[in-house]
Amino acid sequence: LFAAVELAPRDPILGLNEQFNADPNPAKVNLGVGVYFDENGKLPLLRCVQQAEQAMAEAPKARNYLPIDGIAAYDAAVQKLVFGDSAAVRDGRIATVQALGGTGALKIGADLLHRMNPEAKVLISSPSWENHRALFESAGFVVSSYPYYDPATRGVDVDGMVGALEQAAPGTIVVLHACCHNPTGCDLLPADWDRVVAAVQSRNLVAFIDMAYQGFGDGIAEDGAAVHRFLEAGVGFFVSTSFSKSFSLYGERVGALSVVCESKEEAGRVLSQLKRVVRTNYSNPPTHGAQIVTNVLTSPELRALWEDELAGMRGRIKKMRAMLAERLQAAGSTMDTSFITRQRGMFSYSGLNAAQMQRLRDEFGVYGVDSGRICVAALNEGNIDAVVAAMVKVA
Ligand code: PLP
Ligand code: TYF
Repeated sequence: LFAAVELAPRDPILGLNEQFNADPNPAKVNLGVGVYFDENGKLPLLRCVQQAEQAMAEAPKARNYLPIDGIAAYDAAVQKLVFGDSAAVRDGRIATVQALGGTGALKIGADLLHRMNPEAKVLISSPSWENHRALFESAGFVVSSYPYYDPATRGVDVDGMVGALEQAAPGTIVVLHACCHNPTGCDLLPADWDRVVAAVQSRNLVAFIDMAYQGFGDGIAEDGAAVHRFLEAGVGFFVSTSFSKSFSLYGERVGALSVVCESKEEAGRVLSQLKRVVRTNYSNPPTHGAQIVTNVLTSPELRALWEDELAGMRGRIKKMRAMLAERLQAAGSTMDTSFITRQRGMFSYSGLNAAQMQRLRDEFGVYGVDSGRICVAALNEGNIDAVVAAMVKVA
């Protein structure tokens, strides 16, 4: 039966994890996968999550099936977080469904888009999160890329990006990172977003904003600014939300897909199609993680605690960025390290090439992605000097 089945390629990032776990080096450091670790190198269990769970355990509930689109209060809380107190929310113009993490949200959106227009082209940033291409291809699309990272400036090639959008065929789906770009850490500035929105609007493109790191860059509102620019433009667009990082709930698979429509009536039709996609994939979503997030977002005390804890994670990442830049300089690195603190979020494109990344792994037990991407959110005061010393040796 399976004689002709080929071995599928490993996920390059999750594969690194396996290699890291198998490495006997006691000084090994995992800067590969995009996971936030605290100053002790531990995956945090947020106090807001713990308190919400405790309250849930004290009032245990039977687990019926959820509605196909998930917990209603969850979908409403997501809309408020992502779109704020906007006319689109008040007018009921947004269709939101609970999803299995940000990945699940992207896939529901991709499947809906493919039903709407199977011939549409998809553009992702060059480079992008590895899974973007695979997800949209598996939904049936041909995926290409728009210029994004410019190694010369270690920033965004905004002219190249906007130029590519201006040449895209109408109906092209453009996947955009709201903030904390994965893998480069390089984000668009407000004026750049204006140009992107104008290009999307004038060419009748479909924006699909992937927001996997809201609150990890500059703040909840600041990181969501791109969404508000698209709202103001009055175009229809997609937003995938992930709470994996912002609630440290990776394994619970909590996310959502929102589709902004022209009218309440249109949102109703879109929602019915989203529910069809969900029904034919996994019927309805799981309860636990989304209930935690609902309870935290809708309780003033837990919400304040979450914002505080999120600010703590964000602040620690910024501190590690500053420390990495400073210590590289102090260790005699000749490279211009100013880009490290210009970047946002979990990741930094270090500028190291694949051979250098390989040496980091083999000689020093420092694991990053071959593209040069390192997860700054996994640095701490206990491992940073070893990482700096290794980087200086291979650079
Ligand atoms: N989108 C981007 C850009 C990501 O970096 C990630 C990382 O995990 C995801 C989506 C997926 O999020 P989730 O783990 O919630 O599926
Ligand atoms: O880019 C990362 O490291 C995170 C985690 O298939 C991740 O987004 C990586 C690969 C993958 C799923 C999640």
